[in-house]
Amino acid sequence: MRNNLKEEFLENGYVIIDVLSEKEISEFRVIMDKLLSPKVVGSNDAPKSSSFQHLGDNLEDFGKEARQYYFHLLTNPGTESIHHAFCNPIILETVEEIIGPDLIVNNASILAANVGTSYSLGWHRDVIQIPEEDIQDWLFSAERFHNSVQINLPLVDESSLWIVPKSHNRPNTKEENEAFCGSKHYAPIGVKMPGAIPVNLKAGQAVLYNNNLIHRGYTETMKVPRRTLHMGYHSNAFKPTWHFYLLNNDLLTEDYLETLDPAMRIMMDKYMACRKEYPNMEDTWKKEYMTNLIM
Ligand SMILES: O=C(O)CCC(=O)C(=O)O
Repeated sequence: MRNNLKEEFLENGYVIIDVLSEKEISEFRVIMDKLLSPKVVGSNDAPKSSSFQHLGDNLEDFGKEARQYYFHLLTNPGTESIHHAFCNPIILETVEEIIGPDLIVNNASILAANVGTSYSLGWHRDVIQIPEEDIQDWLFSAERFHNSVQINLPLVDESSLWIVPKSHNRPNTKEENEAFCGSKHYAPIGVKMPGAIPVNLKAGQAVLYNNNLIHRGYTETMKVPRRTLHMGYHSNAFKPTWHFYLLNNDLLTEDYLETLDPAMRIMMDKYMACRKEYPNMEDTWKKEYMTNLIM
């Protein structure tokens, strides 16, 4: 493991690491393409510039429209064949080094689009659950420990994630505020964000990022299909952030939990215990809740 990986992550808000071998990439491609039912023929190919990703899409709808799709997997029976991707030892070891031990997955998704798709999701920090009036600058301070790491792990080379490096632990600059046009959630599609760069990833590489970074999804026109594993982790050694509540707890029924492999089951049991201990997402952005300082 790189010596200064944690420092790099804390300073820049992201790191890129090599994760999958060629063989693993091919195996995951086969599994993912099977889940995506690639035989669906689009009946509506009118371009759609953005989708509201947090709600998630249905796998059976993939390809019906010319857009990027976002599939939540963990609470979706029938997707277990790919769940081992979310227990990858290289990813887990690296995330543990960054945020701490005893990881729980809190987002396990696929980002997918077919060739020819134009994809544009507005610039944002991942604070969409927080009402705009509660989004205060101190949430993005270097002293506040952010117990969440988000990851994109593509199975095909891609540059669809764009970021503003180092923006995770400081408030917006004046120019960024102008680009956000008064919104604390999403900037209007198409605005120019100063200092932004695309994250160029080879298939099998992962970008690990602090989701308080200013970022967006954008590809003018996909020349290759997008096939990306997307996931998020929380360290059970510390209090959860709002990201922890992304999973729909109500869908984690006993019947569903029985279908999971043992490693995933252990994480989900811990997930539910942590939700019981911290039932109110709304507490997580209050100043008095944030007792965790940087580690
Ligand atoms: O990689 C992408 O398409 C962007 C993902 C994103 O914006 C997010 O998960 O918040």
